[in-house]
Amino acid sequence: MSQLDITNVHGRQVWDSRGRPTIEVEIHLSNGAIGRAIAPAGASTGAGEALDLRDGGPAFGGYGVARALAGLQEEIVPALIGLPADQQALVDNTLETLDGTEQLSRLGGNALIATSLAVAHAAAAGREEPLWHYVSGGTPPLIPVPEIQIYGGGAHAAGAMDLQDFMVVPFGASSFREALEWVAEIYLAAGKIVSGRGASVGVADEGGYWPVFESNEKALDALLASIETAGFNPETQVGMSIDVAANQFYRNGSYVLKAEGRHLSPEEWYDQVAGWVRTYPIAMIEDPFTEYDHLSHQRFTAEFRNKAQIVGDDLLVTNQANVEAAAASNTCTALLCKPNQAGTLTRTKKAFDAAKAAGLGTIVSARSGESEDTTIAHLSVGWASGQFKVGSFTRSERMAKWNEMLRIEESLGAKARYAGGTVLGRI
Ligand code: 2PG
Ligand code: MG
Repeated sequence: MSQLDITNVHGRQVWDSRGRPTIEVEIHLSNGAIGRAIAPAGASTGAGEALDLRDGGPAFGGYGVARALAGLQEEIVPALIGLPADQQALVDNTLETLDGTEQLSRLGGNALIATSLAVAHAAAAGREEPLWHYVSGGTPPLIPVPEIQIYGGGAHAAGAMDLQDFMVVPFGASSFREALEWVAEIYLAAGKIVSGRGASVGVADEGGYWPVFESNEKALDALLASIETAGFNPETQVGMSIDVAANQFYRNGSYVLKAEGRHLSPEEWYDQVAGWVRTYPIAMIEDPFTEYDHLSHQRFTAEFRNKAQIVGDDLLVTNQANVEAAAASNTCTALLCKPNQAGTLTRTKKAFDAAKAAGLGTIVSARSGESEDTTIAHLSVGWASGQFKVGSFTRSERMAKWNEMLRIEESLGAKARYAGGTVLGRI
């Protein structure tokens, strides 16, 4: 038996940031090392994502994980005992084969991703290395530029605003530490602006302010005002970023803007979004059209690729084949990389590597349903993704990840390199 063989796998029900059940997996190795990870959960999902296994029925709104935990106990535990934890591809291949479905729906993407990430944690602990170093495979570490939510809308705020995430990107900072200090000032300014305009309702799923403005444009104005009021230049220091999450308000061939009471045809919607990118200092824009409308994505990318990074989330669902197809047909310029969309760490890395190979940007991302788990901070640094999206600048499930990044940056000392504007094509 080698030092890093798996001796025990334990699954338990824990609770996520929306108060819903989720799965934590703990892996024990023969040398005594332990690794742990918690599955996150999305609310605005792409059609091709790995599927969580939920109980349905009346308890916990149908979000129970008893069936997923039973499958873990009955099938995953016996399959993993004795496998070497530092052979991630072997472990993940075992998990994927055991499940046997393309979207991992039989045992559940939630059970699989928690297991897969916990195995990586255990192997890193077994080798006494930080996780970011273990997953780096020798790639020099890179501290990413954060993308931080100021206002939440869409599916995360009962559809009060149509656009889902109104974010800022402090690419002009010189370190992660400085980037967070800038965002703290912007967040403060944003709160005053929202309440000053009488638009404050509460906080959205990821902890950003939940405003109700009479139009999406008013929200964009407020976001820009927050950056400028806090004293930053939106062209050279802190850019705007929006996750349109257009799937969420596309109905039967048109884009239905609830906030503004308007139905737009795909052509009218294109002109609307294009107008925003021309008018505002938008550095990044995610899922501007429904995931099925590849032609609009293509046209938009051709028109704006030098103005803003065009990010595929629902469009790509962290899937290698989708990334390769998107790169070949130019439907976006960056991958939003979410491990639980892929279902295992190995599948996630394949999608990530495909994006890098094609010259796409890479943003490692959390989900709207999260926990204290900080795995993604390590993946972002170790894989040198250059960009990192976690949600807002409040609530501990978000702050845990920002704070973990501060610790990693500090631990690197003089070797810490902040990705900065180059990841967005800015110097
Ligand atoms: C997204 C994420 C995070 P969800 O769309 O990018 O904002 O949301 O996890 O609900 O898919
Ligand atoms: Mg998204």
